[in-house]
Amino acid sequence: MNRFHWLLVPVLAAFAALRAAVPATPNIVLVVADDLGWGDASCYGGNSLKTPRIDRLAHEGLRFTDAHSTSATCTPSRYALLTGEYPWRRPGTGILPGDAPLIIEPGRPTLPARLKRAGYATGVVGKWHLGLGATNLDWNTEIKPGPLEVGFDHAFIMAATGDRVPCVYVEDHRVAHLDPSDPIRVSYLAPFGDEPTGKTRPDLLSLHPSHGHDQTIVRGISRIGFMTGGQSARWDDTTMSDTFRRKAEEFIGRHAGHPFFLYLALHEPHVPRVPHPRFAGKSGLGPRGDAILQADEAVGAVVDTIDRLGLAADTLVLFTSDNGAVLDDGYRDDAVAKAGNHRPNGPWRGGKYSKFEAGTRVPLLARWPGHIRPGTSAALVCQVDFPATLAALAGLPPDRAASPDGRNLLPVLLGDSREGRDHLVEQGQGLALRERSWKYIPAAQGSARLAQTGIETGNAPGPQLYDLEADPGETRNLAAEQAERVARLAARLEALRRGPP
Ligand code: NG6
Ligand code: CA
Repeated sequence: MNRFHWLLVPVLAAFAALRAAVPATPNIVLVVADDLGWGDASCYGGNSLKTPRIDRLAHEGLRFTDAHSTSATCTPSRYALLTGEYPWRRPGTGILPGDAPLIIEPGRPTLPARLKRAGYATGVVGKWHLGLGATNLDWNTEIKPGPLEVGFDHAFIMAATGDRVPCVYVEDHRVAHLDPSDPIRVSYLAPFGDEPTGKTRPDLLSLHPSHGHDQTIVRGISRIGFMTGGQSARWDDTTMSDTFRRKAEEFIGRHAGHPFFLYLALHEPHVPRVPHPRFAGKSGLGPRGDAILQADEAVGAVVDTIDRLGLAADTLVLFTSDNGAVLDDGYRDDAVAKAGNHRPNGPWRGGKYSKFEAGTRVPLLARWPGHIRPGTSAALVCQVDFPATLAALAGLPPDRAASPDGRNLLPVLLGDSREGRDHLVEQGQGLALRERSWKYIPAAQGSARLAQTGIETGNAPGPQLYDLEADPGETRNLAAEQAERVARLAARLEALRRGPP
């Protein structure tokens, strides 16, 4: 050993001592952006948009380059992240309307439910989109079952998406700020009386739809679905980010004294992109870029709160997204015209909704000072692994029911191992299979491109096989040359469809 190696010994010993002092139940803050692509954060290589606060997590933590959501849209992705189960095993886990019933059965050993039993205070703030209530929910009474029935102690949420009614916040079991004399009614079938819609009164709109999104008008923006009443409870899109951030900070402050799990589901940069005026025009990429700057500030504020309370070394912060990026997702907000050289999905083909890589390949950053060595990891990991991995972090024993399809990848998350999954099922419109750097997409009916968003779906009349190591952009289909590999991967995907291995 040379002189310099000897000098390293005390440093390594100090690090090992630090690692040994792992709190038995570290706090976990899981931040999930909505439709943020792999290339949207500047720590993933883009330079048209600067996200310094998200980048700081990358500098102080581990940046994963092959991390995935299970699915290329929100509802299925978030279902998997909380249940450890591939969503396509369950009918009814597609993109939900805002009046859909809860799709996770109460009593299930979800990620928050298990952490709660392990002594954690559990909270969700932001986008829910997993349904609320049973059938025919009355929004003016107790709203349940919902997050509180599947493991959260506290919830401050929007029911579905920013572009779907009801445009109100739900706090625990109630619509926040609801005036009982102005009850809310919600329908996805028919408008209420002659209330204006985007279709009948486009003159009332401050943001116009490009496709869909022409039903009830809330604050100058027409949405998907119809609602009436609840005027005092209607959200203001421009303050949504600040509202969620404040609720997240309050939750952290309230529980600073004992272990907590916070699932902070940001709305940005999902449509409608209506950031606070302080961000307007700041990115040069239009409202989508401005919304990403807003998300960056919110992430920074939440991390600052953790640090200010002296919780940095006791808190694992995870940052990720629920699916890949889309530019035009239904409003005329200049996202396409102003994108310039920005590549929201980095080098990956497709985007949100797609079976090509960009559908599910998302940013994932893990910061835990003193416990996670800063760096980069190319391990294949998935959000479906979060329940088993985070339960292990909290010292819980393995439980197959709590994670039928997920793995405990704690050593990978902590950077002690680079051995991630050897395979992963990716869901766009239909399924695809990753096996190490190979990507197999079965032959599928359906259009090759989504007309309205312009995104390539991955559908093709014949099978597709790509070697992502040599060809990250999925440009050379090797299926004809490697028929044997295609047959083997097809059989493996079929076996996985039938049940977990
Ligand atoms: C689509 C919407 C899109 C977005 C998406 C859900 C139309 C035409 N498009 O149906 O705007 O809301 O659903 O996005 O309505 S997700 O990120 O919540 O999955
Ligand atoms: Ca999404």
